[in-house]
Amino acid sequence: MDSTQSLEQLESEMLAAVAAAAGLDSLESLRIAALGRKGSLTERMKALGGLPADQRRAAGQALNRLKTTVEQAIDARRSSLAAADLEARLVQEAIDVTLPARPQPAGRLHPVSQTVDECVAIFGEMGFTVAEGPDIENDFRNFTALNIPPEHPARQMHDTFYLPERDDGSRLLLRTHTSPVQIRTMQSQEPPIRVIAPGRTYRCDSDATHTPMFHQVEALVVDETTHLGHLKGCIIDFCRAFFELPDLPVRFRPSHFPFTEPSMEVDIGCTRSRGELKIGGDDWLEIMGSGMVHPNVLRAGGVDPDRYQGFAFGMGIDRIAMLKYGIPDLRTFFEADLRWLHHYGFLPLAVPSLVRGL
Ligand code: 2NL
Repeated sequence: MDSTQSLEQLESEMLAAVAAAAGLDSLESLRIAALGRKGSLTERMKALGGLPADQRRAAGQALNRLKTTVEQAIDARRSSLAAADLEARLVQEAIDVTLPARPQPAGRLHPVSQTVDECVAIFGEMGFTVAEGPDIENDFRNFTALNIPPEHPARQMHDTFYLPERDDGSRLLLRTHTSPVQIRTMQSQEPPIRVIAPGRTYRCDSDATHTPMFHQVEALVVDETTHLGHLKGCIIDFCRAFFELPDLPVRFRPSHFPFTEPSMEVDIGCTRSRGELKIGGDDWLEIMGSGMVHPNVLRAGGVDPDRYQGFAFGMGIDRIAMLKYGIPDLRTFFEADLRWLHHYGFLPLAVPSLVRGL
């Protein structure tokens, strides 16, 4: 811009340049070029001193007006560029807060864990709490307290995993059922008792349908008037809820266990065709053992059998998981094969509940 240019021309050029500035950086360059220490308007201000005194005042006022006009135009342009900048960043950096916080978890719940959770949901709704105990037990809680005589075959070395003999000659063992947990419960709390005991159990047995470690869930109810009708209602309701078949046939067959009297095995309706097994139908499949708690067992648990009676039952979790989820081979449960787990496993956030459906 030369110094002879008219102020009107200068103004329109400067305002046009300001309006055309594409970003905050180029606007700042424009500002320095016009209003900086060596800017064109600043230079004209400095030149005022060389004007004749009678022109100086009017020229100064005109220059000041122009300076104010340019400054205001720059400020206004800066605001609108900043607003556009902010708008662009808001679009660019937008976050959809309705998206899932984390990607789908890659892990799966093992069918045994899922089945335990389902049992806890069903029995929890009936008023049971969950009891737990150690895998390593003593002979008293695993056998004697359960009215299992010393010469009973289940105590033999080839059925039970015994730990090395201790100084006093006694041997601890890996529990062969979860019943010792219920013995502990009776010893530590007063009736009424309503507990389930899910957990690992161990037997010296290994073939296509038995693994040395397997899972059981047992239930124990003790109260003053608990009777066989309660046992039947509880088991029938459980079977129908677990297999999600409201009309599933359930029958009770006389049997024998040392820890219950009377004792019954429980069968559910099934269908067998072409080597395949389906739950529901008019054939029968055994799924658990049950009975009224033997008075000797109540006594061993510190419960007075003249005042209280109870019922108990137990079933294999691995087995009912195979039946419900159509898993053909028991041994695959314990192979830790990730592809198997991805196929038969459950999403960890899909927690079973009776209200939302198992
Ligand atoms: C079966 C048999 C059963 C029990 C387990 C039990 C526990 C206590 C007292 C009395 Cl503390 N009974 N448990 C009762 C009957 C049967 O299970 O075949 N399970 C797979």
